[in-house]
Amino acid sequence: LLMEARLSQALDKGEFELFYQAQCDLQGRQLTGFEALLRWRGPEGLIPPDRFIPVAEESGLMVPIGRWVLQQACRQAKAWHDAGLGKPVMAINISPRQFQHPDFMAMVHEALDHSGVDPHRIELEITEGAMMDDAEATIAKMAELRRLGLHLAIDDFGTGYSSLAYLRRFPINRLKIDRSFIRDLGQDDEGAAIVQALIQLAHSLGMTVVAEGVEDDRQERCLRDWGCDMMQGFGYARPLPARDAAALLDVQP
Ligand code: G
Ligand code: G
Ligand code: MN
Ligand code: NA
Repeated sequence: LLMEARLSQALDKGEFELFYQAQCDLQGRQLTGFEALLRWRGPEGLIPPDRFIPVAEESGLMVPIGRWVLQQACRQAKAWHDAGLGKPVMAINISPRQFQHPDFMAMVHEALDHSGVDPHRIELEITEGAMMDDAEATIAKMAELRRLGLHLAIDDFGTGYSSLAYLRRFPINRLKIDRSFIRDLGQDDEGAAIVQALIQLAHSLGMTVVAEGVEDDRQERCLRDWGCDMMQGFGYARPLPARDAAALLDVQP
């Protein structure tokens, strides 16, 4: 309850910031985009999202916080584009309650209009859990987002209850393989078989695949051999403050 009270004031106090974690294509290791990751700088320092996001989601505060994230990430992407730092895609996490909120589409329009960013450079990451409630409403909302030019990714794939067969009905461009599967690579043959199957199935459904949590060369080599499209993880870049993320863009050939 104490955290909830402090969270409810954190927006007004300007205590949130975004970090940016680079993604790259596996073949050429070229930076293709970033995922925006929320950080809360409270009185005692940086509070990790795993600790406050569940509280924010439960209390409904993730809706206004998520609105701020959308605006801030779109503004940052536009600033990098305008600065001539390439046109990296900005991936933005959307919480289940945010996605299902009646004002969600209005918030997306607001973030796009106010920032002036090209919608084709914005990707929304949605978890399986957010899609399952009302499939028809979800499909309609996703179709509208796609008409605006936005890309859609399914986040943490494999941790929820959906099957790829079911997902076929959703207009999703990209699948992000949860990092628990990448961590288990090399534990046994089954871990490898699951990841290979996920890559193939996603491709057969016309989605590109991002592996999350790639930490070492061996994981990276396996994923490249299996035709995974992109990766994200400490092995390429950690989540960084905007200034350091921009420096990564600056050294791109
Ligand atoms: O940022 P890591 O660095 O610790 O993120 C932890 C978890 O918090 C991840 O599951 C991530 O998807 C989630 N997360 C990070 N930033 C945001 C955000 O802006 N909105 C939502 N809904 N989730 C986020
Ligand atoms: O759930 P989501 O994928 O949105 O959140 C990304 C989370 O994964 C963040 O908490 C981020 O800090 C974390 N992360 C990113 N790369 C790595 C990695 O290589 N290893 C581990 N253990 N965590 C990572
Ligand atoms: Mn994510
Ligand atoms: Na994830």
